[in-house]
Amino acid sequence: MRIEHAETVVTSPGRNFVTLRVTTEDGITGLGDATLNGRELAVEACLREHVVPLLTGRDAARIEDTWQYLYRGAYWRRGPVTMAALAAVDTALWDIKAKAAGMPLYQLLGGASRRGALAYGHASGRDVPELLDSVRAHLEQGYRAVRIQTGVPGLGTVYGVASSAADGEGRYDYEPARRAAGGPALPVEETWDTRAYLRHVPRVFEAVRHEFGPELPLLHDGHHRMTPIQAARLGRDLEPYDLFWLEDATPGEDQAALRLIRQHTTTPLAIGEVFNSVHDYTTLLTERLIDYVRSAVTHTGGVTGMRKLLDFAAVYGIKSGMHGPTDISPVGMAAALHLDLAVHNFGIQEYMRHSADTLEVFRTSYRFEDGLLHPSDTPGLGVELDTEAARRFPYRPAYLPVNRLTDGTVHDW
Ligand code: GCO
Ligand code: MG
Repeated sequence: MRIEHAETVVTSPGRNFVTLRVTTEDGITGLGDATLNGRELAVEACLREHVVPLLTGRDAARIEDTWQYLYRGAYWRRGPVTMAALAAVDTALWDIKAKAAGMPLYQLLGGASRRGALAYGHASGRDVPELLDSVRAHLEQGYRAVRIQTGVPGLGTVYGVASSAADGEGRYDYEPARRAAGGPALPVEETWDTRAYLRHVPRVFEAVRHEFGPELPLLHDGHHRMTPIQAARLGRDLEPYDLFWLEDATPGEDQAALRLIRQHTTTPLAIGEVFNSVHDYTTLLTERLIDYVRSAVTHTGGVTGMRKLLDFAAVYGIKSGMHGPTDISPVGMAAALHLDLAVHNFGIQEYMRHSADTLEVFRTSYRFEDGLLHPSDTPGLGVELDTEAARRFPYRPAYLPVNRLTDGTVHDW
C-alpha cells in the first residue's frame, strides 16, 4: 500500500478549511484536517512544501513510523503549524487503513465502548432572555448538554455569543474568525473588562438553573481571560450551579496557574484547545489539576497523537472533552468521533453544526441522535471531499479577533 500522491485542498464554504488528501497506488484515498483558524495557509505551505514531498512512495500502512518520522525526523518539534500538518497526514493514513480493512475507524481503535458520544452545543445570547431562548432551541434540536455564554453589560460583542439568531435549520452564526468591515483584512477588535464579567456570570447561571432545573449539564468557556485568583473566585461563585466544566479559565501555557484555581474550587476544569502535544499537559495530568483535556485531533498530531494523550490522561482518571467548533472541519470532527466511541475515558464532545455549504463540500455520514453523536459504520472516517464543490468556495482571509482591555491594553483572547 504505497502512497502515490498527496495534495492539499483549501476551500472556504462559509469559513476556511485546509484538507490533505492522500492517494495510494491501489486508489484508496484518505483525508486529514489541517485547519488552523486564521493561520490556514501556514499549515498548507508546511504540508505542500515540506511534508508532502516526503510521503510519495512511503508505505501507507506504517502509521506510527510515519508519525515518528515526521515528528522526530523534522528536529523542530511541536507547535500548532507543525502538529496540524502532522495531524492531517496521520488522520489520512488512518482513513486509508480503515477503508482498506473495510471497517469504520473506531473498530481499528478497539471497537465501540458506548452507544454514542454525548455532545454539547453552544447556547448563547446577548442578554439573558436571548440566552434562555437559545438554550430552549438547543434542547429542541436534541442537545442534552449546553455551553452557556452571554454578552456582558457595558461591553460590546463578546467571545462566544452568536452574531445572529438560529437559521431555519437551527444553525447559529457563531464564527469568531472575521474581518473588520471595509478596508484591508484586519482582525476585529473587542473590548474586555474582567470585573464586569465576573459580576455578571453567576447571575446568568442562576437564571439558567432557575429556568431549566438541576439536571441539564452546563458548561462555560472563560477563554483564557482571567488571572488565577480571578478564576478561583469564579469557580467558587459558580459552585451552586454545578457546572459540567469551566473551560480555559487562564492562559493555557501556564500550567502551574491551575494549581491555585484547584486549591479554591470544586468546579471541574477543562483546558487544552490551544495545546498541541501530550507534553503541554504533563503538570496538569500528573498533579490532577484538570478534569478534561480539550485538545482536537486536528491540532494534536492526529489520531495517533490524540490517542497517546488520552491514554496518558486515563492513567490519572482524566477524561476527554475534544474541541469541536466549526473551525474543526467535518474530517477532523469524524476523526474525533471515532476516538470518542472507542476510548474508555471519554467525557463529552463539543459539536456545532457546520453550515449547509460546508456539508456540501464535505459529505459526512456521522449522525446526531438523542443527544449522542455516532461516527457511522462507513469504512474509514466516513467523510468524502467533493473537490468540484470545494473549488466553488475560494480561500478568503479572516482573522480571530484581538481583545483589548477598556484602556486599550492587548489582552488574552
Ligand atoms: C471553543 C473554542 C472556539 C475557539 C475557536 C478558535 O471552545 O469552541 O474556544 O470557539 O475560540 O476554535 O479558532
Ligand atoms: Mg474554548
